[in-house]
Amino acid sequence: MDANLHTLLESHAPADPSAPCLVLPGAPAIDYATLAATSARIAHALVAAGCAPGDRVAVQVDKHWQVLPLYLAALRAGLVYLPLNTAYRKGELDYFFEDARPRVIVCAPERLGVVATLARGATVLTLDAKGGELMDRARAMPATFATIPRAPDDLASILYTSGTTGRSKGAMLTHRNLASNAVALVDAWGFTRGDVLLHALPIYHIHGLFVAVHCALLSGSRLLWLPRFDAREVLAHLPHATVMMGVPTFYTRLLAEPGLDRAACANVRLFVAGSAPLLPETFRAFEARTGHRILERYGMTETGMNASNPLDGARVPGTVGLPLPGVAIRVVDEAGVACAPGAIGEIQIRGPNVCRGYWRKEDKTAEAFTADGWFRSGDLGTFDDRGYLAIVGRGKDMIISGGLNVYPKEIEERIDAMDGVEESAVVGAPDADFGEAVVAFVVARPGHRLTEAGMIAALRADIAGYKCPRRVLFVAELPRNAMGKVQKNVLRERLAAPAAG
Ligand code: MCA
Ligand code: AMP
Repeated sequence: MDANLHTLLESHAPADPSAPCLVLPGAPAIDYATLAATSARIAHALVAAGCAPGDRVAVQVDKHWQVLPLYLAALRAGLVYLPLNTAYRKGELDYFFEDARPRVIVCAPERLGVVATLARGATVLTLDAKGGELMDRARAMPATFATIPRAPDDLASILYTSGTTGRSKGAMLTHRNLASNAVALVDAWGFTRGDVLLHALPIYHIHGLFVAVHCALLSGSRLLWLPRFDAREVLAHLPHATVMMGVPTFYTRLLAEPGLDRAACANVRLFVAGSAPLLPETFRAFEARTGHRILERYGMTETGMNASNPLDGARVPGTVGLPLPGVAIRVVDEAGVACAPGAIGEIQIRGPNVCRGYWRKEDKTAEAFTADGWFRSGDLGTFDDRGYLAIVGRGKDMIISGGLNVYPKEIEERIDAMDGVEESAVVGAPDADFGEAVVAFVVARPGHRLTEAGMIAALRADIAGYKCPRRVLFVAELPRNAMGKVQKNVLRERLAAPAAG
């Protein structure tokens, strides 16, 4: 049987093809028939550009509605969809294109100049609000396309996730991975045809692209498609939504809006949070204002969603709930032995949602799995007596800023390469808006000419803005333990202390 995810999604489209799929503020809605015809045309255009099954299609574009049929077109044509954060700059893009060797790159017209210099023979097509070169080519194509059958373990997507060693790794997600997770979530969160999902997330991560989009398409429901998260805009559209998904920053920003109250949320049946820890005080403040208990869940790029608080039943703040059906989660000590309830260990995952490994990085793939086949999350957690999982920390050196992961090593390597820098350490400082903010401690060489502003500006020229330190603090030395390892906890404590900075 064909395991192409597109075949599954298509089989759940509403019987009435004129049913709306994408509701666009200020523009006519896109119905399911238009979505299917557009994805067929784009699939033909990609094939005509030389794409064969298994080829990668890299996409770095703003959130135009055409991105959804572009993603579906890649699935239909058996291609591997590679979404890229629009914040990525030249330094990052160069690495991704070298590693993934896409056949086609779709980018914004204003990035064409830079992307073309990095393309390594790929066809570069533009996509903007009006359509661009991609849609110009697609328009001339037939409105039907015979979906290329795929096996369950064939790749559907590669999503890059930074690594603790500083180099990004492409998580290889298969049709089985994405389909199994989508089916589990629609069921767990009770999606039906009548739902309207307010979509204000970016569409280059698991959260906005797979979790949100698949829940809507697999239930034949609607997406209220907003170009980005703006708290006032979201509040204005909430009365027309039944579900919203967001990172914790969405919720803290909504709480800062005086208009957030029970009336604004009267039509909403479910608020979902994930990608970063939702503070229990945010959970409680949101409940007090709206009557809604936010459903927190836990996922990763490599696994999709793993655990979720229940739709019906107790949603416990400070926990990510219970393993999703079909997903096995264990918490183990350093010897790999399962921990008793209440004890802290590494969270490990097994199931049809877990990726095949990292693109062309066999060594990293081998390191990521235990001998008995469990994926090592690098997160520290504990189960309570009822089987609820709480994430209590990270074994991996990672910062989560506004739901976006920053790996300190990547930033430290760039800082250390600057003239006048002896060494550096990058840590996350508590931040009311982003949860954590990136801060760099720098030991400079005698006679250096470094300044905080100059260093931040130099970094911003090459890497995404959200990864750049908000602050650079010059220090005489970095605290180290007896083994010579930098004690980042000591640096974090300095930042948390009232006199920090
Ligand atoms: C933007 N900026 C940030 C962030 N976002 N800085 C730190 N952390 C951030 N997250 C900076 C930009 O560089 C820019 O600075 C300035 O803020 C304004 O940019 P803008 O895009 O207008 O910001 P914003 O609209 O206020 O964005 C904040 C945001 C956004 C709404 C929280 O970051 C967001 O949508 N985050 C969600 C990310 C997400 O989907 N994560 C899921 C991945 P300047 O102009 O100076 O450069 S994790 C995942 O998928 C797993 C599997 C899971 O479990 O879900
Ligand atoms: P990413 O690889 O970008 O998908 O990020 C995955 C990481 O985000 C996980 O390994 C966790 O550290 C973190 N994460 C995701 N959801 C949650 C959550 N609900 N609470 C705490 N951390 C989370």
